[in-house]
Formats: sequence, C-alpha cells, structure tokens
Amino acid sequence: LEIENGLRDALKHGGFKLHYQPQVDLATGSICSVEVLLRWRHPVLGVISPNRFIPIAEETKLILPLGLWVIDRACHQLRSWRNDGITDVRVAINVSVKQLQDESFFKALSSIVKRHGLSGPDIELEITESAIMENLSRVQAILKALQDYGITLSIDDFGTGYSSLGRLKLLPIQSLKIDRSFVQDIETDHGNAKICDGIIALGHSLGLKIIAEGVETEAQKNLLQNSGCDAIQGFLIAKPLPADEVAELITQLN
Ligand code: G
Ligand code: G
Ligand code: NA
Ligand code: MN
Repeated sequence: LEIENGLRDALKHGGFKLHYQPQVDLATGSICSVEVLLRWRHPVLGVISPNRFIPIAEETKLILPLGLWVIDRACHQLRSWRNDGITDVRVAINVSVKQLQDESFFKALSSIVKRHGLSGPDIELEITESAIMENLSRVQAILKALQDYGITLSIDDFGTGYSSLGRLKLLPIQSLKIDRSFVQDIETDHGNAKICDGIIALGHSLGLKIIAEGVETEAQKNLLQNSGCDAIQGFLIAKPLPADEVAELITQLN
C-alpha cells in the first residue's frame, strides 16, 4: 500500500524519470533505437526497480495513466532530439498487456504520437513473451491496429516464455529480443550459445529482426554478430542513461 500510494503521488507530482538505453545496429554500428526505462525514487523507500512497482501499477490499474505518461514523455524527448538534428533513432517503449487490453489505448497512444508531430514508424513497443502468449486472443486486434498505424512490435525477454512456432507466426510483430539470461554466458555455456543461434535462425525464418539484450563483452558481441544477430543492447554499449547523456552518445556514434 505504501508503494501504491507512492505511485499515485508520483504520478500527480512528477516523481518519475525516464532513462534511455541504446540499441546498436550491428550492420552499421550506429544507434537505431533507444529503450525507454522508467525510474522512480520513493520518498521513504528510496529507488525502487520497475520489476517491483510495475506489477503493483498493473494490479491497481495505475499502469494505464503511468503508461500514457511514459509514452508522452518519450515522444516529447524524441521530438526534442529531432529538432536538435538527431533524426535517425526511434524510441522503444515497454508496454504491459494491461495497457493493450484497455479499449482506449490505441486512440490515446496515437493522439500523443500525433501531438508531438511524430508518426507510427517512430515508435516501437516492447511486450514480454509471457504476457503476449497468455493473452493472445485478447490482444490480436490491438496488435493489428498498431501494425496498421506503422508501430513496430518487439517480443521482450524472448526464450523465457512458451511461444509455439504456430502462434509466433500469427503475431503481427517485427522483432524478437533474446533474453539477457541466454546472452550472459554465451562464451562459456555451449547450451546458451546454441539457444541464441536457434532463436536467431527461427526469427530470421519468420522474417523477424533479432536484438540481443544484456551484451556486456566484446566477445559476446562477436559471437552474436557471427550468428547473424541484427542488433545488440547492453552495458557494452551503455547502461540506461539520462536523455542528455544518451544524446551525446548518439551524436558520437551515428
Ligand atoms: O532496466 P530496468 O531494471 O529498469 O528494467 C526492469 C524491468 O522493468 C524491465 O523488464 C523493463 O522492461 C520493465 N520496465 C521498465 N520501464 C517500463 C515501463 O515504462 N513500462 C513497463 N510496462 N515496463 C517497464
Ligand atoms: O526486462 P528488460 O530486458 O526490459 O530489463 C532491462 C533491465 O536490464 C534493466 O534493469 C537494465 O538496467 C538491465 N540491463 C540492461 N543491459 C544490461 C546488461 O548488459 N547487463 C545486465 N546485467 N543488465 C542489463
Ligand atoms: Na524491456
Ligand atoms: Mn527485456
């Protein structure tokens, strides 16, 4: 309850911040997208991870206004970067399945995007594999609407859920993000290296782009690149950073 009240208060009084973690296209070496990650410091409890407060926001439906706040601020930031001449990045925003199930979501999202002078293809949404697979029939229509609007969809934490090939093929998605747990020790764990290879081959056979999360070393990057992975994200490039710091990095690399 302390967290719930804290969330309500932070929504009202501007207690949240966004950080941005770059995703690098391995073919060009430049930053193609930045993942938007919510940050919150509770006035008494201190910094609380989204892993802890997002589930509470979902249970209490606070995820609906909070999710729209994230989309609005991320679009505002992207607009500001565009105005400063950073034209070649997109934002990847995490969404909860609770947001996708909300009937007013698409209209709210598209009006925010438009208000900032952006369009669907400027935005990527990330949704976890388990969330999407457990609610497949309930989210088909919204996913289709998002795709028609030009928004691309990524499956986050891929490999940790239970996607059948048949269901994966039916989803209007454009990319898979290999979960960090498979990437972490690919240099030493032969099994995990095989899993990464398998996800890359599977994804490519379905016409999907593959992003590896949690890449921390040059050796991991090289292994992934040799396996045909399209993009990487992780501490090797940068940790999640405040907007001004990520802009500096984009200017350097792109
Ligand atoms: O990098 P970090 O520890 O902040 O991320 C923890 C988890 O919280 C990740 O799984 C990430 O996808 C999730 N997360 C971060 N920001 C958001 C957000 O704005 N909305 C949702 N739904 N999840 C988020
Ligand atoms: O669930 P999701 O993949 O969105 O979680 C993102 C989380 O992973 C964030 O907490 C972020 O800080 C963390 N993260 C991002 N890159 C790395 C990395 O290279 N190594 C580790 N250990 N964590 C990372
Ligand atoms: Na994510
Ligand atoms: Mn992830």
